[in-house]
Amino acid sequence: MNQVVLGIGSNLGDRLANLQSAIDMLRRVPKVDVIAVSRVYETEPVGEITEQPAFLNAALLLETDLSPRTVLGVCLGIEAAAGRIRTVRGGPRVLDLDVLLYENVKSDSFELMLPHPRMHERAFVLVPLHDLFPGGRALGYNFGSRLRETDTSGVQETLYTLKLEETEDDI
Ligand code: PH2
Ligand code: MG
Ligand code: MG
Repeated sequence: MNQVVLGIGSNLGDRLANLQSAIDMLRRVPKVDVIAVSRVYETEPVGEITEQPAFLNAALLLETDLSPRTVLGVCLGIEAAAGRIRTVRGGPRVLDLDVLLYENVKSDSFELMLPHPRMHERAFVLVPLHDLFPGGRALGYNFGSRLRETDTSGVQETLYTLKLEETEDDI
C-alpha cells in the first residue's frame, strides 16, 4: 500500500458539495482507500487570476495500490465527472484534485511532478496538510518550517466538514 496526499479545491457552484462528491467518487475507486481528510478552509485566490471567487480547499490522505500516473488519471476523471471544463490556466473550477505527494517519490515528468512543484509556497495547501500531519513532515516531505514562514492570512478555517463515510442522514 502506498500513501498519497491530494489537494482538493473548488470555487464554482456548490463548493462544499463538489468537494464531498469528489471524496465519494474516490471511495468508489477500486484499490483506493480514503484514510483521512483535513478541515475545510475558505481561501483567497492565489496566482495570476485573483479576480475569481474564493475557494474551498482541503487535503486528503489515501492508501492505494495504484501507480502515481494511475492516481493522476483517476483525479482527472473525477474532475471531468464533476463537470470541469478546462479553459484558462489557474482560472475558476468546479473541482481541482491535485496529487501533492506519492510516498517519497520524486518525479520531474511534465505530466506529473512530485512533490507538487508549487505546494511549498501555497498556504491553501500547507495549512490543510498540517491537519493531516501535525508534525510538519508528510511522507518524507518537510513542510513545517515553510508553513511557519508562510503568510496564512488568506486561509480561513470554516465549520464545514467533509465525510469519509456515508452516515444515516444520507440514507
Ligand atoms: N488553485 C489554483 C490557483 N489558485 N487559489 C486558491 N486559494 N486555492 C486553489 O486551490 C487555487 C488557487 C490552481 O490550481
Ligand atoms: Mg491546483
Ligand atoms: Mg489541478
